Amino acid sequence: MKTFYNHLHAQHQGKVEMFRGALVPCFEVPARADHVLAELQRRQLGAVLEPHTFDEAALTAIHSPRYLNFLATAWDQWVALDPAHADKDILPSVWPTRTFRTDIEPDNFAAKVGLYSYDAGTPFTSGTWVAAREGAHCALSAAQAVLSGDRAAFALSRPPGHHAGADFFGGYCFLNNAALAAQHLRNAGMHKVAVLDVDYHHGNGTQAIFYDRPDVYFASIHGDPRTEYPFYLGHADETGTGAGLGANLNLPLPRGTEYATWAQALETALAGIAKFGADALVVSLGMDTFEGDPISGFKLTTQDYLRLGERLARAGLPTVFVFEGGYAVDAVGVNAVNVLQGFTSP
Ligand code: SP5
Ligand code: ZN
Repeated sequence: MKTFYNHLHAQHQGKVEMFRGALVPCFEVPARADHVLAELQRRQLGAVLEPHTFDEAALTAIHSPRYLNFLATAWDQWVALDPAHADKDILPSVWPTRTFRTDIEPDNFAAKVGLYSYDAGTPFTSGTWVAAREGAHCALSAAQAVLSGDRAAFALSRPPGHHAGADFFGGYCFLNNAALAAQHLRNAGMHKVAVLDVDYHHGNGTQAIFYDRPDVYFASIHGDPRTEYPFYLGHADETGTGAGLGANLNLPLPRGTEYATWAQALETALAGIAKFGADALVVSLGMDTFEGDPISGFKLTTQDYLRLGERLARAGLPTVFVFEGGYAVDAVGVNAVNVLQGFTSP
């Protein structure tokens, strides 16, 4: 299996995120991707390649031009406010909630940041835009490899993507890599594409992007939003809207869930995808379901990820894997590569 590796990922290196009234060190760190890369090379699971470049249209297929322009210029705007900002990350602090207007982009920089974000846990740094754009190109390249006949491909990238919407960042995510890959498959003639999100957190961005569409099915297994981030989306009664009704499947599970129960939800998700009749599959591969994850609550073990990979292979679809969360840094490489190994050589 080819891996498209974001060699610019370390340029996105947030310092702190807001947690319970304090700024704490970021969980989403460059070492995460480094460990996956090292494990891939150790097991010689396939070529590690740099992504191709894609033009703006590949991004505007999912994200609004206004948002992309903000991402591309945010750092320069920030430093222009005060040269001392060069040493500090941008962290949102004000948002337009219900009753506020979002149609006018404010001139004030903090207000712009709030317009295009939804939490205070997602720092925007000097290298965030170049890293996120290169990561999106990894996802698009992996989709391209599958279109060219590869059975599967892996986008090894950070920052992650599944919390990012058409015009907002949050949850450590800026560009929705899985959505970009799914749309790329659609544009190239795959009639029906499924996104299976196995990250611990609900993929609110991906769901929102495809919620009214009948051509992209979204299935997600995640911590119950009543207690787990991102809290405001991911309930079982969200089944799609309009032409997309029936093309969204949420399978929330309680904290403490082990693989036996999690795997039953996986069967439900794969049954939904099979019934939908997908021509290709995009997997949002978050590894924060691991029992040792510091911010999550499921209890999957390192061995379980081999089983997960085997089961995904049995779905029999051309498959694009996109790296998402997973914060048990020392284990994330072995766990992620176990999925890929289970998929390729069960
Ligand atoms: C891609 C992805 O997995 N994003 C997750 C974003 C989660 N952000 C909120 C993190 C809350 C941190 N809670 C710390 C608990 C420490 N015991
Ligand atoms: Zn996650």
